[in-house]
Amino acid sequence: MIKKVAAIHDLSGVGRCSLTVILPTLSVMGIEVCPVPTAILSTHTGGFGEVEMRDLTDYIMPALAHYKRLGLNFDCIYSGFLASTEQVSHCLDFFSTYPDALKVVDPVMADHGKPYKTCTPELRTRMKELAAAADVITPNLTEAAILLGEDPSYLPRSHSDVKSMLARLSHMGPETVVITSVYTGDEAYNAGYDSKANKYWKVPFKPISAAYPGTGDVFASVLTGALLSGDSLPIAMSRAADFLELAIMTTFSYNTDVREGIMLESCLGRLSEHGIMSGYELL
Ligand code: PXL
Repeated sequence: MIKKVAAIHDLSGVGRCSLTVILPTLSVMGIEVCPVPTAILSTHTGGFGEVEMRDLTDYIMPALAHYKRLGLNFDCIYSGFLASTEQVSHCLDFFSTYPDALKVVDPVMADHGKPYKTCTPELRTRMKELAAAADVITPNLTEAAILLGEDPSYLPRSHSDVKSMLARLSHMGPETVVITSVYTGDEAYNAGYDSKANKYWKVPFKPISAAYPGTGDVFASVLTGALLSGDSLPIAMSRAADFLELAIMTTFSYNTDVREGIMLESCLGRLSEHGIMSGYELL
């Protein structure tokens, strides 16, 4: 059976992030995506100047009510960029309506040590609440620090610092935690913790000197698709890392405007293959 995901994310028209990458990524992995848009934006907020935005906060609950009337079921609820703090409550309502669904929270708030403009103090507090209710969370390093109440520019110095972050995040509630884009010393990797198995995982990646928007969304989508397909955490993390490495290397070679994101269209075919290339190790 095809798995069904309710994807509670924004729809940004230009810049290849959120729903514009989540939909094709999960579809090519054989998973149906039912978008629940949190907002519509002309572009993402990363460098295109003044953005035209419509907040869809008042859309989400009536949409959920319709799904309930239809008796629809979802195998996964996957949330990301939220346009208002009320949308945290709406995500929690999706979670409680579908208690058997895999609850994935990508706590989109910040990157590279800096909160996005939309990341208010209230959103930080409420995002912690949402993360606590999730099964899987996928913060980048900056978001992980914010969720832990640390300075967003906090940089772990050692593997044990990273393991401590993973364990503390998991103690907040989620069974599985993946922190993306971790740098300690000269190593770059994604770090994962499966609290049920009490195992920490490290999946290294080759850093590149361009930061493309939307890569966190693609990582979390491949990870979600792989977990829904029954992959173990290290294999799901490796599939996500391999795919991103291919997409980033492809894009970098064409010297495109970084604001346009990764050249997903050239690479999507690779995702329908199951082999893993990059290694994983215990952290
Ligand atoms: O990729 C994260 C993201 C999602 N949605 C919007 C964004 C960003 C990052 O900048 O601006 C609207």
